[in-house]
Amino acid sequence: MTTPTLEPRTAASPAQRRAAVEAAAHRIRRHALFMGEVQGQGYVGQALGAADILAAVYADQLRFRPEDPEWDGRDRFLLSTGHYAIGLYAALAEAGTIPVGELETYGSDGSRLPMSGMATYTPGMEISGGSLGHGLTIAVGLALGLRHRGNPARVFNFLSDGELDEGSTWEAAMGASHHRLGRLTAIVDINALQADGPTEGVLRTEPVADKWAACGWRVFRVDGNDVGALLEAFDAAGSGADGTEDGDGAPAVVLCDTRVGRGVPLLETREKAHFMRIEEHEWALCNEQLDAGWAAKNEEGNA
Ligand SMILES: Cc1ncc(C[n+]2csc(CCOP(=O)(O)OP(=O)(O)O)c2C)c(N)n1
Ligand SMILES: [Mg+2]
Repeated sequence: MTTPTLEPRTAASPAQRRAAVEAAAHRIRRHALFMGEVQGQGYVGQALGAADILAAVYADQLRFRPEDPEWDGRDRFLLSTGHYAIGLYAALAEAGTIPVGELETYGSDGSRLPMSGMATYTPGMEISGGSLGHGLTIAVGLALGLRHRGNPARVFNFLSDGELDEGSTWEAAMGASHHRLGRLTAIVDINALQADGPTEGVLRTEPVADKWAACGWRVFRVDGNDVGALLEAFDAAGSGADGTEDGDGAPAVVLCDTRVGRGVPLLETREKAHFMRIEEHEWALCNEQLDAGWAAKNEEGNA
């Protein structure tokens, strides 16, 4: 077996990278709305809120081969939050790992795209993450194993803010810095929401940045719906990792403040946002609002 090596990033300018990622994020949002409409309900708000993060990862940061999802040199992206699978399917379709035409099977019997993520069903899905708070523990083991094998791949773990309520997350956080897993990047979607209501009311986790720093992590906090800010943070998180030969350094966390339903005003203001039921007549309006926002953004950019 040949030892995987890091493939160089394309030499695009920051503006080109940003434009490519924003366009990918728009398509991810469209895919997510499409899948939501197939079922009439789902975790659509999370997918819309995290679309910019997923696009930055899949269209810019991750080294992978869409046609060979098990390529050993790939960077690993672990979704701990199984219920965000709809967002990951949209990103995998955008990335070319899943055919776009398959998205219409989302949530149906026999589909490779179940409502909660299952690694054995879906190409490109690294772990089954429905039981919250386990992703970072797996990521730590994976990063240790890769380093042991001399494989320079990065490991990303996408967590929700609800997963910060879990003790296992913090055990893993301490373990990662103890073992100096510099090629590990945690991404936390701070949408300030959980199944039982606002995060602040369920279990106060702020000051979040201080907690990660106290565990020995390099901490970046950004507007998770600002693609330029996301790319800067991911670049900085990764440069620490690539700067050392064996990835021996502090792990990095990118804390992303996002808005549930982002890009579709009708859904941004929904009171029950964790699991959305959307009426049949509302889907057309959701798509219209998404496209109108995208057109306005492009006009602004061209002005
Ligand atoms: C270990 C565990 N405890 C509880 C649940 C039930 N559960 C499913 S989603 C969820 C909310 C977690 O918060 P978050 O992921 O931030 O919610 P969201 O932002 O998607 O609304 C909970 C408690 C679970 N899946 N796993
Ligand atoms: Mg949340």
